[in-house]
Amino acid sequence: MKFSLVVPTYNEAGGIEQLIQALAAVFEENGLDGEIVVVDDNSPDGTGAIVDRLAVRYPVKCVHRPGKLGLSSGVIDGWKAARPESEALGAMDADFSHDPKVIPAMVRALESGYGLAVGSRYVPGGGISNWPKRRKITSLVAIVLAKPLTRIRDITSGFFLVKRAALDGVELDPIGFKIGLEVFAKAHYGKAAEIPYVFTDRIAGTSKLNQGEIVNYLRQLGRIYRLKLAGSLRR
Ligand SMILES: Nc1nc2c(ncn2[C@@H]2O[C@H](COP(=O)(O)OP(=O)(O)OP(=O)(O)O)[C@@H](O)[C@H]2O)c(=O)[nH]1
Ligand SMILES: [Mg+2]
Repeated sequence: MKFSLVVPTYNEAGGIEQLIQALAAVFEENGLDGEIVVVDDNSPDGTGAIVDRLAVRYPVKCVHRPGKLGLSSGVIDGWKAARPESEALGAMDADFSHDPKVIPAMVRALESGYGLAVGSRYVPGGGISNWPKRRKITSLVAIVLAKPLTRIRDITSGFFLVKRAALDGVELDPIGFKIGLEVFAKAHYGKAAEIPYVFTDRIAGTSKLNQGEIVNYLRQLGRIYRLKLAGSLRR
């Protein structure tokens, strides 16, 4: 199954080349027809130009946006720019927190009838390496708050592939960091598979997650709960 994987970037020059190489190698070794769509928000460190240069050698293209517009909206714009023949669309961070080696299992899950494949830290075999306690607690609180919205265990995962058809007619809110939650709560994907992986801390660059994103998350949750109460989430 052809797929397009969106990687939103803001100042990821330190690791983006390595990530694209790693993804291309995984695609090739596993016979996968994947397209990488980097959505760069005019990173001052030149991430976008690096990706443009790599596009001659690797299955990657870069969407350039004029400034820092946010992760979720970046993923949505990347999906709009994906080649039309891709039957599945996905998202992944640029900082090697998400293990490229899990992608073949995600693609196979979609090929075997699942509508959604989520890279998951919270199923057996998955986990988080070296997160400070505070970060772990924040993540758990975020998950508990969203629990009634979906049966997916790693609700805050930003690493997933979904069938394009599952997004037909679905309005995705571009706010904040949690595009996964929009998809898990709203898309028409039928059965979901959670594929375990171990989340590792970024290998280069710095975090873009800040207090403002916690407020955005609460606003996002509020809007989804309102839709649910109004009965307009039909999944
Ligand atoms: N295009 C775009 N990408 C963004 C924006 N904010 C974050 N990103 C990217 O989204 C991905 C996730 O951001 P991170 O800073 O790694 O957030 P995080 O994983 O929650 O935090 P860390 O654990 O510190 O890495 C990375 O690939 C970022 O470069 C944005 O405003 N625009
Ligand atoms: Mg990260």
